[in-house]
Amino acid sequence: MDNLNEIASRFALEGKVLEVKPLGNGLINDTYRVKTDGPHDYVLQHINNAVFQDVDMLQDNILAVTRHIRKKLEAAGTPDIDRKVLTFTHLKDSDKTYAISEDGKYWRSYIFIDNAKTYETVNPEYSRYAGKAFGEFEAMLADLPDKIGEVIPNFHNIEFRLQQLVDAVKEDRVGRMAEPEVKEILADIDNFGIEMCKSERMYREGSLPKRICHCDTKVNNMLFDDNGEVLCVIDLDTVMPSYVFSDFGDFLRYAANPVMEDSPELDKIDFRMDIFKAFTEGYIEGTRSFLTPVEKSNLPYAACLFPYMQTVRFFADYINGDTYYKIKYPEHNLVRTRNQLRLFHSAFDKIPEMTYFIDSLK
Ligand code: GN1
Ligand code: MG
Repeated sequence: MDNLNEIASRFALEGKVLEVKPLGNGLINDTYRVKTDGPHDYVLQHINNAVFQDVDMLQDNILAVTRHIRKKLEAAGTPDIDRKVLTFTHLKDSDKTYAISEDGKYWRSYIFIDNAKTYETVNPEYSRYAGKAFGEFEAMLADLPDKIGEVIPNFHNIEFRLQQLVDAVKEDRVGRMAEPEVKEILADIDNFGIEMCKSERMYREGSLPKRICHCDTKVNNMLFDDNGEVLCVIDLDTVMPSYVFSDFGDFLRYAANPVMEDSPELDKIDFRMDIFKAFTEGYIEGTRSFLTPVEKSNLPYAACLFPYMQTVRFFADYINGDTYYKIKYPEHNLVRTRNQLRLFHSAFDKIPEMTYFIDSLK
């Protein structure tokens, strides 16, 4: 067990550290809340250095983004800015924003935003706010002067993700290719491969730009106030150049699924059009200043791409013997795969309906 109190105390926190306890349920980093006797509490986070190998780039990206957003909010005279953008803390003895513990782990800390809520599921009303918030997040970053690095190279590149799956299948490290269901899932994924790689083709042809996106727009990566308004977007690790499809598609992957992404209750999975419609309205409003017609008309494709990509990622991890995502039981990644594949099919069947809706918006 790490000495969390000692690690927290290395940061220039206001007040004395009273207690450190677990917070949240991310699949990649471990997060804690640091209670202090000062004006605010802090979040202490162990950065998963296997996933984020370039911690300097990671922190440079996040600082550039939060500084830029803070400036914009200040310029707009927004009240309560400390609750609307994350504030990272530097170490007591340097201006670095991460610490390395004796066991070689990386840690960082930021101010805990009090009286804010996170949700695992959202209703249409909150989805509309979320769409606007993520759209505005992208809009605010459209003129970011700093260069943002690709902190996980090819993160949302579906061609790359499919290649990782092909490699996993070839290696078959833990013998899971012997399971008949695994072959069936593979065939199903394969049927849609070419169609789903459209984003990369459009990028190569020059019709689809990369913009600074959040790239992990799960519902639980937003803080809401008591009225359901979004205070701010959190979990900025994956902010990097990507297609707008990332933020649009990944939100719906989580929010338009009636069950959690690891639920085995497949019969309950039906891509929720009420959530899609509300979120899309908010998103189109938030991105009005920059969204191109090509981006807009491909939003239904994005809604399918993300359950598809997550299927591919969970499935590759299952075949590799569960080395990436935290699992709670041996079949966890297979259960997640089935869930996401079912959601993909449901969304895919609704492309005409989604397209009709988007065309009907002004
Ligand atoms: C991971 O860390 P968390 O749970 O917010 C993953 C996302 C996946 C998600 C699936 C860096 O996000 O890309 O969509 O799990 N983040 C990384 O739940 O791989
Ligand atoms: Mg998260």
